[in-house]
Amino acid sequence: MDAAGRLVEDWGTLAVQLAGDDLPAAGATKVEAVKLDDVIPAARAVSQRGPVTLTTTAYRSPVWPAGLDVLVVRVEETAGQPKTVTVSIELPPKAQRGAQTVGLGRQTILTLPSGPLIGEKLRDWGYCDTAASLPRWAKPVGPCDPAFRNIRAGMGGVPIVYRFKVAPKSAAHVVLGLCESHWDVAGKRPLVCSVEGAPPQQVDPVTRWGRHKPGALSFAARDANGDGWLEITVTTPPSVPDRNPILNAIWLFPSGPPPALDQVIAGNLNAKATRVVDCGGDNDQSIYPPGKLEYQLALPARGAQELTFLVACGKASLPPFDQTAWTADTLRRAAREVWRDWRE
Ligand SMILES: [Ca+2]
Ligand SMILES: [Ca+2]
Repeated sequence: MDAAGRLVEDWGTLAVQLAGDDLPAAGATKVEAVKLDDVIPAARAVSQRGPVTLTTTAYRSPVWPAGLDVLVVRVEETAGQPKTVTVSIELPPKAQRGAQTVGLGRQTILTLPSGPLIGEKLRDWGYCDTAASLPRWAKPVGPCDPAFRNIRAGMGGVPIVYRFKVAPKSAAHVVLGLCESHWDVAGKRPLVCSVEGAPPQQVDPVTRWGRHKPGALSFAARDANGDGWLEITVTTPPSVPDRNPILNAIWLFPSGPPPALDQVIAGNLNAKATRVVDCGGDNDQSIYPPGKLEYQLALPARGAQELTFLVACGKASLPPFDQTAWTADTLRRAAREVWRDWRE
């Protein structure tokens, strides 16, 4: 932690900011070394903003392989009047937000507390999951759209999820492009592809098309729940050897006669598509806009709220969000045990 109370990591810096009606401008921040539970070395920054105290505490938890930092942001009302404040954290310029994580390149640098984010204007399409982008992963043979080369992969068995803004209740044709370049025998990684408004389709790309062979599935899609978003999900069936779903490309076409799949695979119908997504490629994007995280917190009189973020150390990624058993409590217990053992 630097003298301004910012958390400094190898990949960048996190600054926690507080805003709210009538809060005086930020004064001096007091940064000190503290011991949590009398034993865990931690850094703490405190700044008083009129009736509200912002306390940022960071400590290292010794989880495999590189450890991670736990950042606890606590906001407390001290004057006896309920108050609503906004806590914001500026993200590195190239950071990509997922549903519960923030990635930078291929490193997952943050996992987020669940809670209401505000001021958030979603983009009109993008992924909204905790999957990973793997550029140049696939090696498609034969003439095909270059979008087949880059993929999204649900490492850790998490689903791949995309959303597209559409006219509520409207219909469209969705084509999913797939190419398996890891397994060369059948049955290792079948996929369950679900597009809103259409029956799900299960496919084993190696059985259907062969290894390294680009293939496509067509769906007569519709915004069935009328929320103005078309949702696409790719998972694997339970108890298959490889639980990590993959997705190479997405095409959206206007409703009408379904497009010829061989022509879609070849990239010949891109001009007729309303959207072409090279999943995992340069034009892919998160549905969450870049910039900063904002949390709106309602503080009761003399009450407090806390947000806990897990922060990557060094070059190691945080574990896949849905797989990690770590919580704020277990991380703190792990740190306490290590430091107690060390002291003894
Ligand atoms: Ca919908
Ligand atoms: Ca792709």
